[in-house]
Amino acid sequence: MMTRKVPIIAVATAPGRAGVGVIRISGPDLSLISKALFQKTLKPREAHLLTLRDAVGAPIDQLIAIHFIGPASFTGEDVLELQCHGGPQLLELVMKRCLELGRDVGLVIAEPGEFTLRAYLNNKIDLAQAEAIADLIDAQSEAAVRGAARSLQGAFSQNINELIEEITQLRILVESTLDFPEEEIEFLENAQARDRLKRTRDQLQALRDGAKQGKILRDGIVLVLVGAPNVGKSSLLNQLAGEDVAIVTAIAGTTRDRVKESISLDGVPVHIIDTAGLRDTDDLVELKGIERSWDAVRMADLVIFLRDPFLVSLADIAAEQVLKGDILEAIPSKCQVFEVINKSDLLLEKDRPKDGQAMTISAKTGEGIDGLKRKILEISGWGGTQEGTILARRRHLDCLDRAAKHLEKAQEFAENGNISLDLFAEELRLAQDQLGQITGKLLPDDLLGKIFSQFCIGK
Ligand SMILES: Nc1nc2c(ncn2[C@@H]2O[C@H](COP(=O)(O)OP(=O)(O)OP(=O)(O)O)[C@@H](O)[C@H]2O)c(=O)[nH]1
Ligand SMILES: [Mg+2]
Repeated sequence: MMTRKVPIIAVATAPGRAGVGVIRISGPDLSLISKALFQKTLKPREAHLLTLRDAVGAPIDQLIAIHFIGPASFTGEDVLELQCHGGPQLLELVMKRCLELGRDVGLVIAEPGEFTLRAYLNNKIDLAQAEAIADLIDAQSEAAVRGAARSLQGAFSQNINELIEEITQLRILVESTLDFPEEEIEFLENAQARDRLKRTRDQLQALRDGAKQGKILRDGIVLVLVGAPNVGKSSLLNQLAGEDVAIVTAIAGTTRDRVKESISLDGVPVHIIDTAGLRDTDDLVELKGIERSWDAVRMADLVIFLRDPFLVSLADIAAEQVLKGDILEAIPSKCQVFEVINKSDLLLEKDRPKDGQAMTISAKTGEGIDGLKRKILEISGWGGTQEGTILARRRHLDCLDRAAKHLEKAQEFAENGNISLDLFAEELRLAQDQLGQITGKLLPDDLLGKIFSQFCIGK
């Protein structure tokens, strides 16, 4: 896929019935195909109302065709855009006819993301922008749309490029003095290298903070509700979702399997997983459900450990403590566990936890639910939608984290008593490599295929 130059074709619009369906063809030179389809040369960038016919001359569709000549096109190659009527059968017929007529020039069906890959390989966009296209399509909230749009416009890439430029300038300075080791200290002073490095580190930190917000906005939060049977997990899910998605009964062991529901809090997608109450049981079905509950805990961003204030027996209280320990052991390293006491509507005033102690809610009446929602966002590190939030991916965060580590090490090699300009320069180079991976300037070979294969077909 990476290097093929053959023309490609795909339906660009979503499957299903619609007013219009768009088919796109991209290739180094599409003049032959366009002539074969419409028996004439199309004037570039003009809308032509034309009829596409089958092999015996019967009309298939009346459509609008626009021929973009490379490099002034989305992919940087010739692009032929066919705006047909939007029926699935019809689009399949048009595709079939195009493939027939394009056989001689090697026209094939595009792989997922191949149009955008070509745009990237032809330098129309960088990698962060290509990813922003996929994220824009997948965006689940208005804030996510705006964040992806900013990345697509190049805001994220520009920040990265500015950082790379500053590191480059520093490297040029350092490397020009590497041959004069006795001047290392003097150089660091004169070039204000430490100050410059500090500024760069601060900028990188600001970018990391913003990217973390963008990652939350893009991927959302996986919130897992756990606790003993009957504490009200399913009732809480229903209360958060605002509808009855899970079955609630007074029987312990009601929920047998994970129940998932996604909601949006302040534009952040929150993927809630309600689980089977955790307890020892001989019931095979329940056991399977409990196993799945633990699987959910292992992939959580945030766990709400829901408790019932009316545990009376010491055995129940002890079991809850053991359960809490097991949960803390099972969660991933960056996940937090948040304890919440349910059924506050049944609590007497004197029994309510004091301020600063565990949060109390009532999944039945809705008391405390707004506060819980705010808490979920706060614990997850969401700082509210900011003007400049850009959508970011795990991959971006990892590169930024690694770049920050290298800059930190560079600083260590500039400290008095530990000065080594060689190692200082090397760490700068490594930081720069990591940043370059975000925009795709320096990318391990296998990564490109991986990134683009996650795109939808026709993009
Ligand atoms: N009074 C009161 N009752 C509640 C509250 N939340 C849940 N309940 C009741 O507690 C019982 C159990 O609720 P569920 O939501 O099914 O509890 P669960 O934790 O999902 O239980 P399992 O699925 O069996 O593990 C039901 O009778 C609910 O109506 C609450 O805030 N107040
Ligand atoms: Mg339940």
